[in-house]
Amino acid sequence: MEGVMVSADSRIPIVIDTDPGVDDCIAILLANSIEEFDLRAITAVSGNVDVRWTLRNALFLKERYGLDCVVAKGAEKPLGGRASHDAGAVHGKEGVGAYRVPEVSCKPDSDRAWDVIYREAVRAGGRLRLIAIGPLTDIAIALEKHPDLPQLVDRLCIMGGGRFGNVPESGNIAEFNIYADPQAAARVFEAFDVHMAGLDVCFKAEFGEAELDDLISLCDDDFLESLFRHMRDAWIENGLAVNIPYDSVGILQACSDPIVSYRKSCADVIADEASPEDGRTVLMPYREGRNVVFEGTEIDKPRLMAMLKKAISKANKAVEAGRGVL
Ligand SMILES: [Ca+2]
Repeated sequence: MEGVMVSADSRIPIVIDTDPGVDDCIAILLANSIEEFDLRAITAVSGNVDVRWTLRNALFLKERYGLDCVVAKGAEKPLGGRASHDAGAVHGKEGVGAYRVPEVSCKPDSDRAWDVIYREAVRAGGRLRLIAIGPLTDIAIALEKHPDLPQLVDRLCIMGGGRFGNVPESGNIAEFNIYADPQAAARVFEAFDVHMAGLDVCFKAEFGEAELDDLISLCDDDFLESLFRHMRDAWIENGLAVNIPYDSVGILQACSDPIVSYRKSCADVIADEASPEDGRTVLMPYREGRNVVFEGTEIDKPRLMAMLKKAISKANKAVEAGRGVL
């Protein structure tokens, strides 16, 4: 508001549930550079790789970039005894490409992810924007333990789902984060209105070689540089012409400015291991009485690019300041 001083308390409290993951790490650093966000917690779930690595990677980010937030350990496995379906082939065995993460000394919160999510939701007094950029296991467990969670969350933003898929085992009808735990996703979509950055809108944020080279050229920080290099080089190995910062699109949904635009839909998640459609999100026009799925349709890509450049600048400074201390 014009003429009103913005205090630290007016920032938007956010919690990121994540499975870092190359694009997760970029997304977390993006979130940390958005001035209107107050990053309260990062909760690490199994997904792209095992929680052993996703938690380690989240702690590494906290330590390396001085993130002012807690980090908590999430679920080790999907709900219902399902087999884990990871993406180590895409993200590297430990989730961050070929980068060798050094020993990390900071420790996770004594509470698990689902209790930290609830704790921060209560603390934020209804203002929390919860951003889930991995499989939805932790959110589903939080919901089971704390059924009033949806009333305490201002906005649930996810990266997941879509009108098409990216998991070859599903015949490319399921998106990875939903396919990795369809039961959790079904419960979350039944309980919350969801802002959904599905594959449809994420594909509108595809970066080509020149754009990734532009970002790489700005990195003084060798870790962040290695992530963008991994994104750039991935298509050479996989025969793709572009790559997509999926989870960054998920993050931008929590901003005040309408960087992502939406259509009003509703969705069913097919959670049936016996079905060939297991893990598919079936999107339909909104119907009265259903939870709303704000389905991402467009993204302001120049804005995303500018924000990533700012995130790189902040990461460069954080690492430079860290070197100064050593
Ligand atoms: Ca992710």
